[in-house]
Formats: sequence, structure tokens, C-alpha cells
Amino acid sequence: MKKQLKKSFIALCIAATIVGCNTTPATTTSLTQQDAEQFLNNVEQELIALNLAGARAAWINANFITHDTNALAANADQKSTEAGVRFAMEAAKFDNVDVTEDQRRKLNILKQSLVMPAPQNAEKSARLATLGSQLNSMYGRGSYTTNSGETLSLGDMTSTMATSRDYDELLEMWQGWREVSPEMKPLFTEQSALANEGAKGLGYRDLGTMWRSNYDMPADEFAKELDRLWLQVKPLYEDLHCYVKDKLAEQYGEDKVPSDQPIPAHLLGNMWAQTWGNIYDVVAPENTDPGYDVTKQLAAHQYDEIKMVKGAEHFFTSLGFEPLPETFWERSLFTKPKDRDVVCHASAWNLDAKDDIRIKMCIQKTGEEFNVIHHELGHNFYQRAYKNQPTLYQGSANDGFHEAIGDTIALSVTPKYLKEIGLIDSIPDESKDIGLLMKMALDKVAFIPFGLLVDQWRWKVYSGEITPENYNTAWWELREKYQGIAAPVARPDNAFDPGAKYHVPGGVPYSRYFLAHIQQFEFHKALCEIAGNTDPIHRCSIYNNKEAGKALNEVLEMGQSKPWQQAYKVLTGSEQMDATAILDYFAPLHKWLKKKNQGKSCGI
Ligand code: X8Z
Ligand code: ZN
Repeated sequence: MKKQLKKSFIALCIAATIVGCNTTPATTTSLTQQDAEQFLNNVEQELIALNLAGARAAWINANFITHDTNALAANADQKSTEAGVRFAMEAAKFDNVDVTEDQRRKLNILKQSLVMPAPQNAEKSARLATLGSQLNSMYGRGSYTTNSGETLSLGDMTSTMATSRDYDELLEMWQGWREVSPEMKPLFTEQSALANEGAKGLGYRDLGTMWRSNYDMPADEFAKELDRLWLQVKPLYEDLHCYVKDKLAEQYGEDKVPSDQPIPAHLLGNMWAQTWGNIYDVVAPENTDPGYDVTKQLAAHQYDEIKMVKGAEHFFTSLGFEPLPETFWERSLFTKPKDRDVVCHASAWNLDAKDDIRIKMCIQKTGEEFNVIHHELGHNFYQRAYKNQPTLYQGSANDGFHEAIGDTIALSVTPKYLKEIGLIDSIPDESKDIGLLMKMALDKVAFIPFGLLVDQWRWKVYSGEITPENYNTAWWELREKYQGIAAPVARPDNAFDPGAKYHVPGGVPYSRYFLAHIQQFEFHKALCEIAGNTDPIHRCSIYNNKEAGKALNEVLEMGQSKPWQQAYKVLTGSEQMDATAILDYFAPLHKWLKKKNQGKSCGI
């Protein structure tokens, strides 16, 4: 994701900024291990300088969206994509050469790391780059003008979605933001066709298969893994969904939220209904309220945006990580500028593959955003931890790892921790556990089917199963199938609702977030064990624990030098992802939900 790539992973970063290398081996048959070594060395050398140039163009574009910066970023993107395609083709020439394990891994990384591969045709690669830049800029510049003439940013609308309990106002925001995406549809359609052609040129069935090939296992097996993990979590999700629907019916009326229908998508506290923590007040279990609200506590303790970031940094340094460099504070974007368009969607960057790490985020002073800051810093600390790896290994074990690290840390932002840093005065006792778990489940459990369906949709688009005429209906079919939610009103014929979610115009694969939501609970459990925790797992905080920090760092430092299964084993003892940790974490809540749902007909 070039631009946003910086935000979440480096494999993309690498792909985004690759530039030409003149080491094309002469013939396939005569290739040797030495040729592979020379090829890889040259690629890695060139990548360092070239990545920097590409990342700078993307950074400037995302911080100042204009006609010209779009063109500059598209240009850089075209160069890096073309080089990435060329490298992938060259790497494939070693397919039948007897290379070392390490060389094979690097060659495979080169073959798979592009997210939007271009066809080998200068006109088409230029077009693909322009489409990516235009789609990104449409999203970044998106706004909605209300009937009364007020222009609202996505940030403004996000706040209303979180706090308003007025059905019609929520509906207006929900519909309003979706006006930004119909014009994206022809561009997205063309982009998909070109990138698909690029993926086929690299030997993949389609782009979705290429994306799924990035997990140290066959593409089809990876898809099955996701299904397996989802089926583990589904019963918990269904019980949460059932309980929440009931509470929403109490709040808005059964005519608005009928018990035998999916939940209307605008009532869940979030523009995409992907996390529901903002409606905690609506669904809060009786008598178990933990008694504090992080948003209010931040305000009460005069936290501004910088203090929030410093607070998150402090957690990492308490584990033994070095503080962020001075340049992080000088070069990051923390607040939404008033005078220009920026891509506000939060991202973390590493410009020079060493210490020039930054975040770019239009921070809102809420508990939710405090979590997002931990998420972003997780990316930055990861990037810095693997900076001494060879360039091609500067990435996460799999892309779920990159997304999971900051979230893992945020799971340690418990009442005990909040008290230690002075944000709250007392720790709620055990009788409040259901409330604490409910708040967490509304964010973490609710997210899981959304995390899955975004790429279920894209994979089907890329395979041709979903055609442009069906983009929107297929999207809502998946939203209903996995999340049990529905559009609150009939969607207009030109609607392109997937485009209203950043990662679709942004060209950022989404399965990584699904993985991260499974992985972070396994990581949290493992780190809590290392820290000698004796509290229930949802009350465990690894704050200040250097042993846990050391164990975490060990995995981060590995980058993508080994198959992810090995990195996973270092921390969790297992080579397989498993949803048991998240299920155990929420077991008391699940028991409580089942009781509450007795006699109701639940299920999606
Ligand atoms: O995009 C993000 C991060 C940046 S990698 C803010 N997330 C997904 C989203 O917002 O949809 C984090 C969780 C899911
Ligand atoms: Zn992220």
C-alpha cells in the first residue's frame, strides 16, 4: 500500500519502492547459487536508496493531497511497481535452481510482495499507479455537506456515529459518508482488472490467490485456516450479536430493530459497524459498570494529542524498548491540519528502514484513539526492531503480526495499569468483570467477522465471481452472512459501499486484521505467562515487565527472516494459530451472554 503501506507493513514498502536492478541472469538453465546470491545482493542494495525516495513521495502526498503530489506519488509508485514486477519475474527464474534455504525465502518474498502488481506494459503500469493515487485521494478528500449546508469531515462524522443516539441523525451520517464512493467504482473496477492481469502475468490464478500466497502455506490452505478460525469464534459472536440486537431494540424500538432481522448497520457506534465499543452505554450489563470512561479520564487529566502518544510510548519503554527518536516527534503528523487535505486514516511509517519512524494520524482525544495510538506505535517499534535484518527481511512474520503487536500492548491497558499511570483512582473489583469484558468484546469480538468479509469480497471480485454489477449487493450479502447486519435503507443503484471503507480505495489487504485479532490474544496470553501473571487474563498487564518485553523483542527482531510459524512458536509455543486464547479470555462473558439469551432465537 505504498502510501499507507508505510502504515502497516514493510513488505509493501519494499515492493512500493523497488527500482531497477541490472542483474538479469543470462539464461535460466545456467543459473547457480552464486547467481542467486549476486542477484539478491544487488536487489537489496538498490532497495535501500530507492525505498527512501518512494516513501518520501508517498509521505508528502498523504500529508498534502494535491493534483501535483498525486502525480508525484503515482510516478514513484509506477517505478517501484515496475521494478517489483521485474524482480518477481527474475526471481522466478531461480525456481528450479538449487539455492540455499535463505535464498529461496528471499526469492519467494520478491515473487509475492506486490499488492497491486502491474502488467508488463508501461502504459498499463502508469494507469494502474494513477488509479491507485486517484482512489486514495478521493477517500482522503472525502466529506459530506449536510442539508443545512455544513461540510463534515469523516472525523466529524465518526464522532457523531460514536456518540449520537438519534436514529435519523445516525442515518444521515451513515448515508452521507457513502456519497463519497460511487465515483470510485469505475476506477476500482479498472484497477482490479489491471492488477489481476499483473498477478496472472506473475503466474497466479488471480490477484486474490496472489494475496493468499503470502503466508508460508498454499493459498487454498490459508483460506481454510481463516474459515477454521472464524468457526471457532462464531458462537461467541452470535451470542454477542443477539444480546446487542435486543438492547438496540430497547433503545430504538422493535420497529426499527426487529428481532428476526439483521441489525441496521448505522446503530453500532461506528461508521462501518466494525467495532461496537462506542455503544457500551446502550448495552452495558446492569450493576457491572467498571465506573470509568477513558475518554473522560483523558480529558480530566488534560491529555492532549502529544501526551496521548507519549503515554503509549511509555508503555513500550516500560518493557525495555528504547524511546522513540527525536525525529519521530518532529516529523509525525498528530492533528488534522485545518488548511489542507491529508489522509487521516492512521498509519505508521518507516522512511529510511532505520530510525526515521513516524505516525500520521488525525488524533481525536478519545479512549478509542488511545488504543489506535498503541496500535500505530506497535508498527513503529516493530519496524525499528527488525531494522538490522537484510532489507528483504524487514517486514513482519506475516502481515497479521504487524497489526497485532500494538493491539497486544493495548490489551495490557487494564484498570490496574490505568491506575498506575494515574488516569483512574481505583481499580474496579471483580464484580465489574462482565462490564469490562463486554466493553472489550464490543470492539474485539465484534470486529472479527468484519475482518474476514472485506477480503472475502475482494477475493471474489478478483476471481470474477463478483462482477461490477453485483459489487454492492454482494457486499451486503457478505455483511449479512458474516456480521448479521444490513443496510438501514435500500441502497441506490450507483452505490459502491465497499469504497467507503479506507482499505478498498487504499488497496490494503484486510485479512491481516482478522489474523491480528486472533493472534493478539495468543500473544497476550503468552506474554502474561512470561510475566508471571496470576490475575485472570483480562486483568493481566505486562506493564513494566522486562522479561515480557525481551520475549516480545525476540520475535520482532526476527522480521520476516523465518516462516511465520517459527516466529509464532517462539512466542506461543505453537506453529498454528488458534482462537482458544480469545475464547478463554471472553469465557466468563460468553457464559453470561448465553444465560441472557436463553429462550431467544439467536444466530445470524
Ligand atoms: O487500519 C487500521 C489501522 C492502521 S493499519 C488504524 N485498522 C483497521 C481499520 O481501521 O479498519 C486497525 C484495525 C482495523
Ligand atoms: Zn495497523
